[in-house]
Amino acid sequence: PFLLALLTHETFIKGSCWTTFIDDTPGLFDMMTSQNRAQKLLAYLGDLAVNGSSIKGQVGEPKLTTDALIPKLQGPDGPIDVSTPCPEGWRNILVKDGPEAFAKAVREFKGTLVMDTTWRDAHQSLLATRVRTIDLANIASTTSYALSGAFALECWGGATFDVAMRFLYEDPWDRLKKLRALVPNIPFQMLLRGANGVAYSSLPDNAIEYFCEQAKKCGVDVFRVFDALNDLEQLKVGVTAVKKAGGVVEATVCYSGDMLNPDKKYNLEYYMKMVDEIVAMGTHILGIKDMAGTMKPKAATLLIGAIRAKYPDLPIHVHTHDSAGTGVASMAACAAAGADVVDAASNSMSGMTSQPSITALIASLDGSIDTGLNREHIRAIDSYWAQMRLLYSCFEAPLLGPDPEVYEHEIPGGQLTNLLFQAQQLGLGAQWEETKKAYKSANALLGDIVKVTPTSKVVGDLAQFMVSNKLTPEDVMERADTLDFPDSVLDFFEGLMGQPYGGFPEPLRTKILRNSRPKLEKRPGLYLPPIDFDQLKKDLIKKYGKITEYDVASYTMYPRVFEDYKKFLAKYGDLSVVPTRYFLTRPAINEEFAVEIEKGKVLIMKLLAVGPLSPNTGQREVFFEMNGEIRQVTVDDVH
Ligand code: 3PY
Ligand code: ZN
Repeated sequence: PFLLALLTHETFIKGSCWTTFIDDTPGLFDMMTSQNRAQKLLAYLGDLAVNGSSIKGQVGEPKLTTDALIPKLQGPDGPIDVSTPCPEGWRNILVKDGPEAFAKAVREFKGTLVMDTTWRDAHQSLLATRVRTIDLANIASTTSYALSGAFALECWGGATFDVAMRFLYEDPWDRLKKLRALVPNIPFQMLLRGANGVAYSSLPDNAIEYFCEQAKKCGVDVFRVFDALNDLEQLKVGVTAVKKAGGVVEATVCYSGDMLNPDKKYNLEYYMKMVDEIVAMGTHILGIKDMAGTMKPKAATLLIGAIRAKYPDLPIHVHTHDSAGTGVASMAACAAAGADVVDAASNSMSGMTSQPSITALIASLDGSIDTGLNREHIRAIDSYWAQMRLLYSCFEAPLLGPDPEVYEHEIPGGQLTNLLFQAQQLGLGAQWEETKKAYKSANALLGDIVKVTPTSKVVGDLAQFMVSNKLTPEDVMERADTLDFPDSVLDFFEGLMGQPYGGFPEPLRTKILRNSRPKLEKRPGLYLPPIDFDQLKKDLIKKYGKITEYDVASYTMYPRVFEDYKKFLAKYGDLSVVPTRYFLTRPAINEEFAVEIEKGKVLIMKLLAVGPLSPNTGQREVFFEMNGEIRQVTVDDVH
């Protein structure tokens, strides 16, 4: 590409002095980079045209076949100009006066605020976390106006970090930076899995600190920190890291089971004790995370009421999933009992395994509790999300309606769609019923643990293992010393995810671990040596050239995923700029589309033809028009 750029440069063509040409023509390198990028983009589009999409989890093609329309917002004086972001919002207090003042102002708000989860948990729960940066960025500045009264936008962390790199070939930090620039006024919230960061098992303490420092710097304001076993030692690692980074700490209790049932392990006393310890640890906000949506309205009233009575100054933020169809009722109950913030999602991205609908929530609170939100504006941006739901329809799990069976199996929202999808992919449709039953038995075998990433994966893996090997709980107990359990189950019993409340079940633990794995009695971070970040950065620079602190943090969380992502970039370049329809499926012949390959540099593209299969090479020639010129790429046909 360099030679091509050189030979086609007009100064060179005109025959100007050749020796000083390179020094005098700095634009040459930019030109080379653009040509290089364009070539890589063609390689991806050519491959897509010949072989179809290789994005994992994609079934079929997007149902949206036109460009998405960006809604217009109406203000009191006519249409609102969103070309610059909205200047007002809760983040102004945070930036000006810091986390304590922000938390105090939230507590003093006379109604109940809402956090919109559309940009993170809603698509994690409904669309396999596949919503891309470009589609978030396209609605971002409109959202800065439409949701200017929101407590926060949940937009980062949880599974989005991993999925961005692993399946969408995007840089999660780049997403955060882009959105932050477009939404300066609404706080951004992320989900941090305590000592696991955004990974699936514990990392050295300094890795969590390093990660939180970068996340804060890049734009995260509020960190919801939880531990998947409600293990306070593990939780504290995340809380300490966020405090050091200067973020707003939302230390969180994971709600599990049904506290209204007197036989259940997790009762009001259990939760109140945990809240006491979190308050003693120090947090700006208390999070209550009902990841499966099993907190019934009555339980919500009791729990939030008890916390509010004991801690009148503590801001409380509640999260739920609507799997049972009771999410609006539960969040309304929380608001009535004194919660300061509740979670909801844009209508078209709400319901079932996602969060309850934001307008249904507002309607149900009508007249009694103010949310500070503008309903017309929320409705307007939902017209965008209705289009996105169609655009990403090829990742939709086949869930058709709410199901209170979740009160029995207790599968968290995101995992429920995932397991259903996997059962369907494996042709285990009929076994879906069995999987749900096995999930319940697996949870009982593990000692009725709190189930959320990563411990929910342990229960899910054990359940699938039982279904595929046709094992009853009795079989598992009897044959535990000879069965070949999934790795996640061994990691759990070793203690790599922390200590469960009430301890590990015995003799199952001893039988499963045999003598091949140790039994950790303390948190795993105490056994892990700290990472030498200077050295790691040097090593990565040696391998990849330019490396930022953000890259180092990505590598620390997911070394293999990061390396594969870098390989993908080397081959196809940064595809986050390709509109989703053309990222997931080939265009019609002669259909024109635009890709803004870098700021201000737009490529107008058309697929012209896909050539015949060459029997000798197994390849095809694919012809494109790019900014009026015909371009050709040779693609291996993998069929
Ligand atoms: C995550 O950890 O990704 C979750 O969403 C847990 O609820
Ligand atoms: Zn959730």
